[in-house]
Amino acid sequence: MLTITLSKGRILKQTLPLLEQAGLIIAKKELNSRKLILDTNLTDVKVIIVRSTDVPIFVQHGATDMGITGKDVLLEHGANNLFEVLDLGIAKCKLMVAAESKNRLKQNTLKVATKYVNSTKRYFQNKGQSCEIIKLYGAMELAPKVGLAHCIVDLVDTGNTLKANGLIPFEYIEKISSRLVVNIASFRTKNAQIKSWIQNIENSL
Ligand code: PRT
Ligand code: MG
Repeated sequence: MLTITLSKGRILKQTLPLLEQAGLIIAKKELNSRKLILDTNLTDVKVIIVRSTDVPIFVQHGATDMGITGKDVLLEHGANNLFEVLDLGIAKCKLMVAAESKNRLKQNTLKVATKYVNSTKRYFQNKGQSCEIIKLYGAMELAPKVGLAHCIVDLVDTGNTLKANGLIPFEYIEKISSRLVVNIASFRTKNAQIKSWIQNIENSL
C-alpha cells in the first residue's frame, strides 16, 4: 500500500490533472464524499486531503508515504524526516515584502505582519535588519493600513490583492511552487514503488 497526502484548495485543483496524467485517478464521487481516506483507481494507492500546512506533518511522521504541498509551507515548517523530491511547478507565486511606500521600510526595527514567521525572520536576519514580527493568520494586507505593521510578508501571484490594498511589492524573498515530498523511512522501505511514482509524475510535468 502507498499513501499520499494532498493539499486542499488551489493546490489540489492543479494536482489532480497532474496525477491523472501520471495514472492516478480519484473519482469525483470519492472527492465529494465525506470519507477522509479516499480510494483511487489503483487498489494499492490511497489518498488523504488536508490543509496544505498539515501535509508535512502527516508525511514527516510516516502517517502517509508521500505528500504534495507548497514550498512556502515547507520553508516554514522545516523538512525534518522528509525528502523534497520534485518541483511540480504548480501553484506558483513569490514570497515578497510589501509596503505602502519604500520609505516605510526604513526603520531601525521594522514591524512586519505575516503568517510566515520563520521565513521572515530568516530573511531579515540575513539582511542584518532588525524586525519585530506580528503573526497573523490571514488578511495581512490590513496591517499597514491600521498601523499594526510597517510592511507585510506574503505570497504574491498577480499582484492584484496588494494593489487593491494600496501596497507595493518591494523585496523578493523566495520563488514558491508545490513540491512532492517523501517520508525518509518510506523512501527506503518502498523504494521501487516510490521511485516509479516520482518518475511517472516527473514525466507528466
Ligand atoms: O488557509 P490557507 O490560505 O493557509 O490555506 P487554503 O486552504 O486557503 O489554501 P489555498 O488554496 O489558499 O492554497 C495555499 C497554497 O497555495 C499556499 O501555501 C501556496 O503554496 C499556494 N499559492 C500559490 C498561494 C498563492 N499562489 C496565492 N496567491 N496561496 C495564497 N495566495 C494568496 C496570497 O496569500 C494573497 O492573499 O493570494 C493572494 C495574492 O494573489 P494575487 O494574485 O492577488 O497576487
Ligand atoms: Mg488561502
